Order: sequence, then structure tokens, then C-alpha cells
Amino acid sequence: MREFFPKVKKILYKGPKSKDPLSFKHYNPDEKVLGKTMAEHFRFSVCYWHTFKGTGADTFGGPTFIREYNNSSDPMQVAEMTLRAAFEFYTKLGVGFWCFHDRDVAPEGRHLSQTNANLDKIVAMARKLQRDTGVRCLWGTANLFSNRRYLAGAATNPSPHVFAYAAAQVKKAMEVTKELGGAGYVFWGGREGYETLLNTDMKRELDHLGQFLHMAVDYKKKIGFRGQFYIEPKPKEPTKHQYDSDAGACYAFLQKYDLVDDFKLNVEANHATLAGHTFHHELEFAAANGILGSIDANRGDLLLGWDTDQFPTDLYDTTLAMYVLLRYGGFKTGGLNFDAHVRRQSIDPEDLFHAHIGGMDAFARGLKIAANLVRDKALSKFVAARYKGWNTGLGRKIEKWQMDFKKLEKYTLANGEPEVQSGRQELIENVLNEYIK
Ligand code: XUL
Ligand code: CO
Repeated sequence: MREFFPKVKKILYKGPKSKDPLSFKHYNPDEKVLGKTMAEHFRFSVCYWHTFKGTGADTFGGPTFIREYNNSSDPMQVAEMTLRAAFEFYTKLGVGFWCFHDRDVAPEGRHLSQTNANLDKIVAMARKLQRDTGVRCLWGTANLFSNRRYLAGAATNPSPHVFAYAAAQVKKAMEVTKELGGAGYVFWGGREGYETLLNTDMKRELDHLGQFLHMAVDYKKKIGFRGQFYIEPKPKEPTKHQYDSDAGACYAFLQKYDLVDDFKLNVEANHATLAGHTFHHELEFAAANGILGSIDANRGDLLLGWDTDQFPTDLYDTTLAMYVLLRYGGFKTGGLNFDAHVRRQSIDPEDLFHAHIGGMDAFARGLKIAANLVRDKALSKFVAARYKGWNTGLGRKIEKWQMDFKKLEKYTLANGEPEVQSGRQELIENVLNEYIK
């Protein structure tokens, strides 16, 4: 079998002292942390679009990466070689999952039926590769944003014909995700938003999006696809404003359109910061409302205002993400998908390995630190102390709905001025720093 990454052997855990850049220093898949192995905690996934279809191109210049698997003028041959390279990569890296868009894996044909036939051919190959390697599909999705027809959105397009095309595409993408045993299916509203309100009927567009997602739920039931549906919040880019702007907006949308039982969120780090939130905030909001499903792991650049999708290396971010996950019981259907790409100058195939190894090690360190925080109640004891008034007396009565405004006024008149307490922010930040090692 032809190898596409001949310089790289299986990546092994060699411990923190290892000087081998192609080894894990912290991610040890079989090591147990709080009762589960690291592999079970993370359910790491590699994304197809950035890792195998990324070219290094940016707005100012064309491709910089030269890949062996791209070396053919026949798009289907490229698709087949790329798929083989991808499964070689997953196996050598030792991840259990992969994620894809329909158009990442197979090229579009002249019309939809040709496109679907291309997809079927590649999906049959992928099924076999999954069986041979044991690598599974975390989620599939449809690319409803690259083709010219989607310039004004897909489900929120002013044209019902485009809405129909998008439905046909999602129908097929769901079918192939089911065929691959996908644990989930993602809806990222790539262009579901607007460039200017001056030409936009916002209410109608939102209603159409709600209707589209209901049709997807109906079809899911019809074909017996058991994967979890996710919405992936992102506030802008490519459009000026996207309707799924953050976890809060998604939750309100799902509730309004009666979709909350059928969807969870796929929270992405760089999308959180674009929305003016921390990754921690978006995860905590989603988890607290019971809709945290999966994670797209990456990182932005504080000095740049766009979605740079860099590999995660920040230990505060990975620690706090794992701290949320641990406290809310971890992934069920979801996993940690690296929706991240190497920089334009990182042109060697080995750079793809360095990037993923770094991300996996950063999360492994984050997990261990978060487990120590949980075990020692290092942060939660401050939170518990801060809210202890709600466990007895007045607080307990309020939470049990035994009080109303009149009774609260009576209490206040009888008890005078409330005591105030320190929030201890600096102390708690110091405690967190003691754990980050
Ligand atoms: C875009 C993005 C997507 C989704 C899948 O910013 O994150 O790649 O994850 O469509
Ligand atoms: Co993403």
C-alpha cells in the first residue's frame, strides 16, 4: 500500500521528558483520569477540510502546500488518494474519529445526481477504510456555503429553489453520514445570515431556517438515523451577521422553533471569541442549559479579528474547557474535533502531525489539571461558599417558591441591610495559577 506520510511512524506516548517531536508527551490514550481513559474523555477527531483539503491559500496568495495525494488532474482520483492519506494519518496519529463535509470528500459533478454518485463511490471506500482501521465518524455535514448558488445563504436564501437544493444536499449528506455510522450531524449556518438588513426579510429567513431544521428532523426519523444533531454557533464570517451567532442566540432560536429536544450545540473556541465571549463562557452556557454536545477545538489570535482556526495550545483554555466537561459528565455522542489548520508557511506533511500532537497534548494537560481542580474542590469550594445563603432559611424558601414580593418586603423591613462579601477574584485566580503546571 502506497504511503503518503512515509517519514512518520505511529505516534506513541513517550512521557513528558521525551524530546521526540513526533511523540505524545502528555496524551496517553489508555491512562485513566477520574475513572475514564484519556481516549474516552476526548474522543479526538481530525477534520477533513482543513487537514487534507487545506492548501495554505489566503486572500493575498494561492496555495503553498504541495501534497502527494493532490497529484492528479482527475478529481475523483484525487478524492480517492486523499481519503487513503486521511486514514493513514488518523491511524498514525491514533485518533478514534474523523469529521467531513460532503464536498470535502468528493468533487461536485455537472448536476446533483452526478455529484451524489461521486459521493457514493467515496463513501463506500470510506466505509471499508473505517472497518479496516477502526476509525469512526464523529459527524458529517453538508457544505452549503462554497458553491456560487449559496451566495445569499441556503435555508435562508431569498430563493425557494436554493432552499430546495440545500434540502436535497442535506438529505444526501445525512444518508451518507448514517451509512458511515456517524455519531452526529452538524449544521453550521455558513451563510445563514445577512450582509445588509436593507435587502433582508429577517423574520421570514428565520422562519425558513426553523422549517428547514424541522424537515431535517423528520427525515432523520424517517431513515432511522440515530446520530445527534448539532448547531454550531458563529457570529460572523462569511456573512456580516449570522443568525446562529452564539450559544445564547442558538438556544433562543431552538426554543422558539420547538427544536430544543432534537439539537445540541457544537461549540467552537474561535467562534466564541469572535462572538465576544470566552470559549469557557460558551461551554458553560451550553452545559448549564443541557445543550453541550460536541466541541470544535482551535484558537484565535487576539490581535486579529477573524477566524484564524489555529491549533489549541493555551493551557488556560484547555483546562477550563475540560473543567466544564468534567463537571457536566463529559461527552455522550460528541467529541473533540480539531477544526484547525496549520499556518501558510507550515508546508511539510509532518507539520500536520506536529499541530495535532500539540493540540492533543495541550488538552491532555488541561484534563489532568481540571481533574485536580475537581478532586480538590479548588474552585468549587469558593463557589459553594459564595452561594451558601441559598441552602437554608431565606434562600431556601425563595428557591422552593415559598416567597413572593410582599413576603420579601416584610423580610427586608425586619432584617435591615444585607451583609456583603468579597468575590475573592484575585485569590481564586491565584489558586488556578497554582494548578496550571
Ligand atoms: C467554519 C466552521 C465549519 C464547521 C463545519 O468556521 O467551523 O468548518 O465546523 O461546517
Ligand atoms: Co467548526
